[in-house]
Amino acid sequence: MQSILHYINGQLVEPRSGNYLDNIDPATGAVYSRVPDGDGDDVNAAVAAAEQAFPAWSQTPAEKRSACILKIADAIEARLDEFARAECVDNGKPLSLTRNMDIPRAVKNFRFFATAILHSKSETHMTDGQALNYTLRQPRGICGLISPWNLPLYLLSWKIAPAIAAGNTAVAKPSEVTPMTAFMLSEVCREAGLPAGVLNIVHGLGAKVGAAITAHQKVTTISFTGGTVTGREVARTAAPMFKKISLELGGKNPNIVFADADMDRAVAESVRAAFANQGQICLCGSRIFVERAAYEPFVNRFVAATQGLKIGDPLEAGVDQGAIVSKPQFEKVSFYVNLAREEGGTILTGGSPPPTVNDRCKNGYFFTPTVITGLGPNCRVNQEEIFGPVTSIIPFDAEEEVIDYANGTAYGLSATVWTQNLPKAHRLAERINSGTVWVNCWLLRDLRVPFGGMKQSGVGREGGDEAMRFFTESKNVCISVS
Ligand code: TXE
Repeated sequence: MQSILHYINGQLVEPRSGNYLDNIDPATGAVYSRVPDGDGDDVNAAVAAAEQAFPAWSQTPAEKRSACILKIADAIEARLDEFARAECVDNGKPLSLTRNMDIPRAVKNFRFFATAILHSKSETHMTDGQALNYTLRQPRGICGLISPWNLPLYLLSWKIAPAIAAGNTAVAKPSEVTPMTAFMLSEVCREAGLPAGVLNIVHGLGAKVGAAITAHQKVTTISFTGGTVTGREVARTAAPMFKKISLELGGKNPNIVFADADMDRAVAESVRAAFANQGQICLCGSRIFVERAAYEPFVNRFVAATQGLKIGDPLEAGVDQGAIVSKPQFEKVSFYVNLAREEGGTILTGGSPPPTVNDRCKNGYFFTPTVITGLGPNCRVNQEEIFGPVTSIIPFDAEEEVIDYANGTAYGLSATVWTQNLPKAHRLAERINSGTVWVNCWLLRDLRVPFGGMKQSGVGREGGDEAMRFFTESKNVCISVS
């Protein structure tokens, strides 16, 4: 059985404890590899390696840092099928999704930031003939990068790329639930000649390895993506140590459909927004608000399109819905669907696991895409993040009413508005409290724009210049000219 290894100081190494955790394929429910049960000793070794590598890497010309990171991107792209299959087996999502989204986007992340550092600008200000001020942006030091299981390589690369491109060194911790492509990235970094210690990947449980990274005195910057509960824990540790933190957390994103929308597109994209990646994307539109005049026809078309989604073995072609990432996550989804019944909701389709998809997957964690109606906007199912293939559709009558609904949760990550009335679109975009508002589209991403959440969806912004600002320290130098 394959054993995943840490990547510390340029070497692939066993956990110092010698202990391993089971790594389960969610489509079969079977243990298929082992992941290091890392601990503080491994984290200390990784931080020491990052500290040793920092002087040389931070002074490496941007041109050379860029070339090295571009080689990593090329190497992943050259092994795209291998990475895509590994991600599919580790996470349970369809192979078509890992081939067309996860891995290509990871390649794009590395390329984007490898080239961004070649064009970074800095500011100068003349103080009315007395002084020249210029802003110096310098790498911060050792960054702790903690990523989740839903988009494993996609989100890990979203942190690693800007952190090391900016001249920092890093200790990264992928989710113990989906460690495989991070391990493969380690092999790629060695082949690409990334200097030892620039990137270190320590595997293991969040409460052990993640907590040790967050608490380490020499880790100055933390970039975390995960659940709000864990994000609060990370912030509690990092704040009194004056660390710089970025938290990308959960969401309960409103998807608002006005009667004047292009219904063909609104239905198709709303189904994708609800169920892509088995609904395990923090940006999924899990609360759909439909203007009453269009409510009935929308619900009928949405349910029919949902029932047309193919649930199957994620390794097979043409599958739209694979397995839920883990047994605990499957149980969380089941819990909320049962809660919806208790709260008086009507399950129009789904609501339980599908019939066995095939013999190979008979013990996998599959759940039928579920559509619920009849629930009020303030019930738990419409307030709490489920993070699975479950969506709730709610009618509304007035613009003011739906703005209140949209803003009426603890989250503020993203929102989608479907209307062909542009002034209305701009009004909604201005009034909805979320870090991203899509109008007549969903998950259309430009890597140059700021990305992040409001309220309990997160702190800070990454992406584009924001990421380069986050991963650097800015200093003002003021030189008298008199
Ligand atoms: O996330 P966790 P989980 C939401 C989603 C999901 C819930 C829990 O609702 O059901 O979070 O998912 C590491 N100190 N999202 O349990 O626990 C952990 O090992 C430092 C939304 O997977 O937040 C993993 O690497 N690190 C989210 C990472 O944190 C700790 C995507 C995320 O794990 C830690 C994923 C600690 N004390 C889940 N405890 C999004 N915004 O996309 C755990 N970790």
